[in-house]
Formats: sequence, C-alpha cells, structure tokens
Amino acid sequence: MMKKIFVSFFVCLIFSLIFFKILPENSKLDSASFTNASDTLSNSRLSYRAGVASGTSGSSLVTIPATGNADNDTNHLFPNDTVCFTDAGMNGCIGSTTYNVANIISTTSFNVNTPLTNNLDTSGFTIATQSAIHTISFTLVNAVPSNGNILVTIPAVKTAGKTNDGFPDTASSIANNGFDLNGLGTTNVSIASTGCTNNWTVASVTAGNGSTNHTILINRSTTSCAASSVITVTVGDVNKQLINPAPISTGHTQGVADVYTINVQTRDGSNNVLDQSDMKVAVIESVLVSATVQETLSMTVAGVASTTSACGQTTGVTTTATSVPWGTVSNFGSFQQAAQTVTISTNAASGYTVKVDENDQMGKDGKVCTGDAAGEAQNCIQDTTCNATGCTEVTSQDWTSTSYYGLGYSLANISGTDAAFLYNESARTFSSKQFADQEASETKQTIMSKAGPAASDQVYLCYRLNVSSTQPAGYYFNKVRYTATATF
Ligand SMILES: [Ca+2]
Ligand SMILES: [Ca+2]
Ligand SMILES: [Ca+2]
Repeated sequence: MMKKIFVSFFVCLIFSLIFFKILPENSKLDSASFTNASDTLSNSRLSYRAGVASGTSGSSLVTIPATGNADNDTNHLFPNDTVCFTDAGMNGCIGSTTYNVANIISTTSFNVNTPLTNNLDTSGFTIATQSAIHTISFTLVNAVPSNGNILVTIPAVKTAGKTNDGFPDTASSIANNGFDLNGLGTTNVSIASTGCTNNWTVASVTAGNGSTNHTILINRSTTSCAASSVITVTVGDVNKQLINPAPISTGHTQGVADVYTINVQTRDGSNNVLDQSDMKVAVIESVLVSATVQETLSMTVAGVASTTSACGQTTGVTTTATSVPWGTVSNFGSFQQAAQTVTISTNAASGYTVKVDENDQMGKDGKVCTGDAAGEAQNCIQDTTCNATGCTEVTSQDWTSTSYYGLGYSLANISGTDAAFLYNESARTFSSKQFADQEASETKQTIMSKAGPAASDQVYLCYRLNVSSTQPAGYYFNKVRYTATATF
C-alpha cells in the first residue's frame, strides 16, 4: 500500500535580547546605569496583522491583500495559529469568533479549520495575536530610599484609542509603535527583590494616550532598598499579558527584527533619577539597534538550497528562513537532509548564546505529542534516539543507522568556531541531538555561543528526518524556535 506522508516543518524565530546601555557620566546628575539589566520575553514572536481581501460565510478560504498592511503575505502565519477577523475599526472579532489556521495555501491565502460563520469585512484585518510576559531584571547601583520608587516605561503605539484595545499595533516606524497594554493592571505586575526586603507596592499601570508610552509605577515603603540589590519586575501573568507589536508597516524586512526600548528608572522621594537603563527587546529574526544605542546584536536565519553540502551530507530540500518543507516523504527508512544557516554579529563584550527548541514532536495535523518520547503510536514522528547508544537533547551521539527513525539535528561551523558540537566530533559521521521538547518541559539547548564579540560568525544547523514505513499517513509538523541572548 502506498502511503504518503506530508511533512512540513515551520521555524518560528524568536529572540530574547538583553542590552545594557552605559550612559555618559554627565547624562544625569548622580545617576548611573544598573550594573545588569535585561528584559526577557516569554514569547518574542511578532504579532501577525494583515488585511482581508476575501472570505465568505460557509467557506474556509481566506485571502489577504499583498500590500498596505503590517503583514502582506502569509510567511509568518502558521498552522494552528489562532486568528481573529475584525472590521476596519477593530471592534472585536467578527461574529465573536476566532478560528485556527488549518493550512497555508499560498503567500496570500490560507484555510481556517472550520467554515467562516460570517462574511469577512474587506476593509478589516486578519489578526494572530502574540503576547508575552516581560521579566525585567536589574541590579541597583544606588540604594532606593524608603520614599523612592521604580518607573518602568514601555513603548505604546502613537495612535489614541489603540494603545489598550487588545489588538496588536503597527505604525510606520518603531518610534511610533509599541506593545498593546491589553487591559493589564496593577494586579498583573509582580516584583521580587534580593538584597532588601520586598516591600514594594505596584501603585499604578497607566496606558499610553496616543502620544505617551505606558508607565508602571512601583513605590518603595517602610525601608530603603540597598545598593547591589537585584530587582525583578514581572509584567504580565497567566491572566493578562502585553501584546507584541505587529511588524512596522514601512521598512520592515522579514528576517530583520523590530527592536523596542524599555526604560527603567529608580528615583528618590522627589522623583530624581538614581539609576536607569534602556533595555532592548527584539521581536523576531535579527536585530537592529536604535540610533541612541551603540551596541549591536544581529541574528539572521537563512534558507539553504538543495544539493548543498552541509554537515558532511548533501541536502535534499530547499529551506527558507521560516520553513523546512520536507514535502511528501515516500522514501521510508532513509535519511532526509536539510539545513539552515544561522549568522550572528555582535559587539557585546560578554558575547552571546543562541539556543534552540521545538514546541513538540512533529504531530499529525499538529496534534499534541504528549511526553518526550511520543512516536508512531501517538501519530507523531518521534525525536530521534540516534543509534542504539541513544542521543537526547543534551547528549549527542552518532546517527548512522537508518533503522533508527525520527527527527534530529547536527551542526557545522561555516565561519568561526561557535557551534556547540560538530557533526564529525569524536570521529563520528553525523553526531546528532534531539530538539528539546517544550511540551515535555525539556530545557532548550545552546547551538552557538561565544565569550566575546562576533563578526558574522555562522553555522549550519542540519536537520535530519528518517520516517518508518509503518508511520501513519498524514501531514506532520512542528515549530523550531531560536532564542538569541547577548549581554553587554
Ligand atoms: Ca492596540
Ligand atoms: Ca512531546
Ligand atoms: Ca528529548
């Protein structure tokens, strides 16, 4: 019996970036930069915001226009993404209904998982919201007195009425765009401190008004907080999270991140600034840094053509920055090879790391593959165990026998020596690891790192797939996520 397995593999590029800006000595009287400052997003994927070209009640087909919006193609829309269709004023989801993306048909069309219950509004929007908890951490240089406070400033879109409406925002420039507050209030912000008693009160969360940014005011009380204390402000919780911006509508290049600046200040009882830092958060792909900050970090993930030699293998599939389309697999029990390049440049004195994980095993129609060893019996393509001496997401092992099935990866240096391991280490042929499984709470693993600045350091990430002839037929996919972190 001929079985067809459609296997596709989406790469979701997500970056957490940590920047530390050193201000000139004379920038503020007696103020200093925090000695360590970072804002880590739990999810750094850009929100998706396209127009609507057509969509008719009873049909599951939606088309989008190719110009005029933050997103003008389906490149950053993935199967299983939740989508909401709005009118031009974004007055909720039409029919009060959300859908899941079933599959992407072309660069301007996709299917939803159930027929549309209403005609769509061709002046409206296609929205797939991405939201994140912000974990903002910093170390005090100066003590905060008992009547002092912390002020966190988060960029908001410069359009009145749109800063806190629960829909992702876009603008023609980074300076005019930001994170939607999504109704977040004081109860959704928490604070922890090490080195002083944790007697802080979240006094207010104020939405941007169309010309201002969002601000969070946290008051000290009773006692001072000593220098060198480490403060962590967590903005958002399981109930309410800030909504990541959509791409800016002018000058955004897929593969290049939009970078936003979060500012944190500590102040005395008269609101004089004690310490402050700008922290950069980048949503998707590589990073450009705004003109006020000299430090840079950029990361680019790029596709690799088929018949390219990578990791000692010849690739059989042409990849892009956002997909590894294995296509229809009928060649069971043989290795399928694909690759992407990952390129890093940074002037960070302390260097950088890039980590990788997957949302889950490749599941049939995106089903959940419960546990770290889900395989054929669960309608999933397993994570490879390599050869009889098994590999894991932590420990590499040679994978030479086509009797061992699943998905795995290896690494090769192209420029520099930043790869965490190599395909030919220990005289091996294709030394491999599993992708860490987020669904099973596995820890994402480093694939590239350097202890100092990097100039276009580049590796091949080589994917390998081997499918058993008894694998149930179907469409299998998962998402692989890259997370880049630099500390200045
Ligand atoms: Ca909004
Ligand atoms: Ca799993
Ligand atoms: Ca694993």
